[in-house]
Amino acid sequence: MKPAKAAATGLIALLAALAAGHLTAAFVGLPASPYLAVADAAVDLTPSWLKDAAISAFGTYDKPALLTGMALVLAAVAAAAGLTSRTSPTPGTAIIAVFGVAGLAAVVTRPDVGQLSVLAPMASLAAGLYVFRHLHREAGEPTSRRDFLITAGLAITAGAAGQLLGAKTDVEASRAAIGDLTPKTKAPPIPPMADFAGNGTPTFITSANDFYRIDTALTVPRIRAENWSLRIHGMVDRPTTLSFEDIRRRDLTEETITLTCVSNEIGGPYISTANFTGVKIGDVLREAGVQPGADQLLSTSDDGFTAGSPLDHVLENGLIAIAMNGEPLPAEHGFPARLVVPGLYGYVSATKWVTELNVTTFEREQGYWIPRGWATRAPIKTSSRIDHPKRLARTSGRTVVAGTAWAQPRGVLKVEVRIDGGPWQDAELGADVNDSAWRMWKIELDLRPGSHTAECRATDKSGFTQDQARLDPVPDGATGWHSVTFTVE
Ligand SMILES: Nc1nc2c(c(=O)[nH]1)N[C@H]1C(S)=C(S)[C@@H](COP(=O)(O)O)O[C@H]1N2
Ligand SMILES: [Mo]
Repeated sequence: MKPAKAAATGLIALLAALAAGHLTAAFVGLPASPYLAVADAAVDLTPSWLKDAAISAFGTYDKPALLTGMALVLAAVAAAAGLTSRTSPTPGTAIIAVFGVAGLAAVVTRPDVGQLSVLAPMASLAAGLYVFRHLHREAGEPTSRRDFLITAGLAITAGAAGQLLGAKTDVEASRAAIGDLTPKTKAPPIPPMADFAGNGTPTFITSANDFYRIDTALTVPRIRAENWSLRIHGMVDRPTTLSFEDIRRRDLTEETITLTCVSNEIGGPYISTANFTGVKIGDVLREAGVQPGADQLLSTSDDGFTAGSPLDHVLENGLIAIAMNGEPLPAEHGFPARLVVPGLYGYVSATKWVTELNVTTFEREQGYWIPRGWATRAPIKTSSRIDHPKRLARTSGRTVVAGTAWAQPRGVLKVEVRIDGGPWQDAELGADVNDSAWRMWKIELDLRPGSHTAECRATDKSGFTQDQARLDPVPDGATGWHSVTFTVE
């Protein structure tokens, strides 16, 4: 067989395998798609240093980058399977079988798939083997070229159909049917002058579209509200299970809360603020009857992610949230329900697609990131960021330096700015919304033309001023003063 044709048998067999798996997954749940399941397994098995490197290298594009990288590797293997089978189909068959079994293993070990999900990788394996052997046999025939093209076309159509069907698994319909979630207790309106968006800070409330997103989920869990429930168990007197209706029928509270990611570098973007509506975690836990000796709330997501929060903190503070900025949660931010706890970094508190609350101890259970090198206890560090001017920007006229500061749940008391290592000057603060939300600041300066470096530091209401020492995010959040160098013309 000619090398080009041999490589094509492998590539078309791969296409058919992926398409058959994806199309089957559209019916049994998209996470069962072997391609996505293998990528998910890769994410879970990746050492955390590499994951951190991938997040900083690819930013929020780490998922498309991973999926593209996998496609390239698979294509190379498929071509190799074809090329090693130029005389006999056996080597290629063996390679396909090995990859098929790996896909099967990746799917059945996922926490978020049902029993029928094995059908998807089995369809993949069967389609891959059948198409490979079929094309291999046909390769010598005069009609083989047409046969190859038709098979490839069928595979692409089946794959696209799977993607379309799977993507509209009706979570959007379920969201649209939720209707009004007006809270009984509304968050106070955001006062004017809470942000300096005109001077380059973010708006005080982040829109759902602009809200940062961090999670380990390659495919967003797509759970319909009516199929969702929250199980409260562990060290409680009365274990219970709440439905979405049970939660929405309670008195809903709305709070303006700033969410922060522990992996945010100094000056980084992983911080946003929204009005979250839900019920207080503490109320629900107290009704279940928390037993003495418990010190951790371990929350579990539909996709297997877990977060461990200090129990005393969540008894006082935090919501089981079902709405964000007046709308049901977007699927990427946890629909139908998630936790939001002011004062704790997201990885130890903010479980999206939450399905279980387990009252337990830190000794007995660990959240997802703890064995991966991150701290068990992770209160948010007092911090600040310069949003304007941008690094290496050119400004003219009077310079306004403006930014963001946060110290949930202590609140921000003061932000200072210094230029070129000179004396610290107090910045003007935006309106104080609440201690669980960020605070904006700005300062107007007369600077000589030339290059300048601005630095900022925040002091929280406990009197603590953020540390100058530059520390990486691992294990419990970055420290250091953000600095930006720019040129005045
Ligand atoms: N199910 C699930 N929930 C999760 C995570 C996750 O990986 N899976 N990541 C957490 C982390 S690290 C952060 S910072 C916040 C981010 O929430 P957001 O994506 O809505 O901004 O979600 C938390 N909840
Ligand atoms: Mo995070």
